[in-house]
Amino acid sequence: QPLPGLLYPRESETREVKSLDGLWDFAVPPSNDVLLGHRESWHARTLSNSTKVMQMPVPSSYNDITTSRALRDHVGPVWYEKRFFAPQSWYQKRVYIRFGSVNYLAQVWFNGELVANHEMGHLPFEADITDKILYGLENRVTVAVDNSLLQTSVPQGRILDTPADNGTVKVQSYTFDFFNYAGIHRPVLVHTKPRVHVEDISVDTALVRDQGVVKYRVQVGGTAAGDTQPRVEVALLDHAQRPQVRSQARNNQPGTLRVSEPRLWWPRSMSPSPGYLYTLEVTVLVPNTSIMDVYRLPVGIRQLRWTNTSLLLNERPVYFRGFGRHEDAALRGRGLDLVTMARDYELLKWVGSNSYRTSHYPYSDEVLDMADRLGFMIVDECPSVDTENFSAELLAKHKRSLSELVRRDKNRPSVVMWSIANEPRTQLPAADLYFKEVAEHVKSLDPTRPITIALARSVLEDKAGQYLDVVSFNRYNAWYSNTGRLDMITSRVVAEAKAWHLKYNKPVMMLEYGADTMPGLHELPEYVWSEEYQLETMSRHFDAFDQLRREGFFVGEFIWNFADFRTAQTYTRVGGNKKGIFTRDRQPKMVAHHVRRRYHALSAKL
Ligand code: GCB
Repeated sequence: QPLPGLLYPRESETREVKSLDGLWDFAVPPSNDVLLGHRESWHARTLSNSTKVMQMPVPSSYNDITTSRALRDHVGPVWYEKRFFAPQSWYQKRVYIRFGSVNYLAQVWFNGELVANHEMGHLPFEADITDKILYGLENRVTVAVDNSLLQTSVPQGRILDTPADNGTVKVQSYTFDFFNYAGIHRPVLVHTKPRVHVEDISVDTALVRDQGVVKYRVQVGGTAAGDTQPRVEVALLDHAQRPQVRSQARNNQPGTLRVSEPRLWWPRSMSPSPGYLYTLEVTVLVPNTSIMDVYRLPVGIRQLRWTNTSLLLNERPVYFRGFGRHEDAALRGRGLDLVTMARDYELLKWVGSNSYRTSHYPYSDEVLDMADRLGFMIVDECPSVDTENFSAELLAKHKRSLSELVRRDKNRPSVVMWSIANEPRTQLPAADLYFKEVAEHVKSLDPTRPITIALARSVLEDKAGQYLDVVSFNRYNAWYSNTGRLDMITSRVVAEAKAWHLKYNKPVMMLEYGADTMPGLHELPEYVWSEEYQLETMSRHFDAFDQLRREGFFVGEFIWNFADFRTAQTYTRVGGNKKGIFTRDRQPKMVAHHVRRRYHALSAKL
């Protein structure tokens, strides 16, 4: 059952968008009675009348803003509230409230009525508030955000009652290696659509000789049975908004636009002008030809296909040189921060990379818009990390996370692969059927992109690789295994990549390798945690990759990690994970210059 459309809210002559970002009222129930807000129905009255309310910026994580340990480590719901005026002019439009991401569970009340109940961080959801909104008056949005992760959530976690000096305290535990930031992480938008409107658009592009082919399907929403069918027109505009081709479309029927001598969407490193975008302009007209709705979708024309040794973009083999990353910054946590986003792209360009993986969850719409425009290739990962206890309930949610991800990102040229999990326990017998189902599910939603998993169990024991198009592995030679043994890296990486290819006969890439590094710590000969050790770790991997590239099945190298990031507190982490080639405040460690020389040299060769 495909999910209904969820197009990103874009302004047009028929649509308005109003941001609710800014300071929201924020209240936290006491840690020994976390359900107090629900019991007292805090959504039924104005939060700000209470003295316990503070101001919390949206978007952001709430964890690192205050000086309170209790709030940083809070487990359970917290409450947000915002009031705003809805213009009278919205009357007779359909009005929606859209959250880019709330981590992890969100209950949304609008003027006191429950309008949304969404489980899953990092993915957008919206609620139709047309019948709840007070036009020309003040409206109130209340959100309860619960960060609890259980064995049936994606990702999984456990909540434990633990003894403390003043009684019992709930503690969230999890095995994944990044801080479980929580809050309203991405923009909150109130937006309008006309009564009859573009509900969804799906686009798939290809090349046939010198023609660019844009296959599309437009779904119109808001028509009642018995209405005369609205007319739909589609036009493809070039970068300068000049129409190239037009066509009539039919509601929910496939259609095709053909462009001769198209400007293709190329990734960085494969073209001097990467990221070329057309605009698909979709117009809905009622019978007497008055315009009801206009929606403009950026479209890149590119062809993607794969074999058992390579991935081909516009018929040229792709070699990924990129990173695993995190949406993570000091104080902001996982909240969308445009300054950090812009800086990250500057560094990704500077270092010469052409790709990254959205480890370990979908990144924000705004971040991916930039990837489309700048020509970065994205391995788009769903929020499943370290999966264990493969239950039916977990499987359903895992699939749901992928349905929501594909719905959101299906039209993006930058997304060239789906990563359906990170480091699941694929040695367990139950992993076989589980990942067969997950893989088939994604294929049914989108047969146009290859799928992968960041595998970390042994080649011999793995049970999931058979269902993938590209086999990816994470391995920490000379770090977690054989610590200090830089001299073992090259041969081990080469041998493992070959073993994966031999077992599954698929293209292979390395999705994680690296070493924690304290910036400023120097030591010769190389010693763990020093900048020299990180540099030598990378060098030895580069030697392995150069050997592997001659084998003809190796398609990419991703360093773990782009930048240092926050994790849960443990004695193996100093202020968090320090495997970044950039620090958390986005300055280079010594190795970044070395990586830069390689990544640029690789581009020059192609
Ligand atoms: C991994 C995980 C990643 C960790 C990394 C590490 O295998 O996929 O989330 O951060 O190792 O540094 O331990």
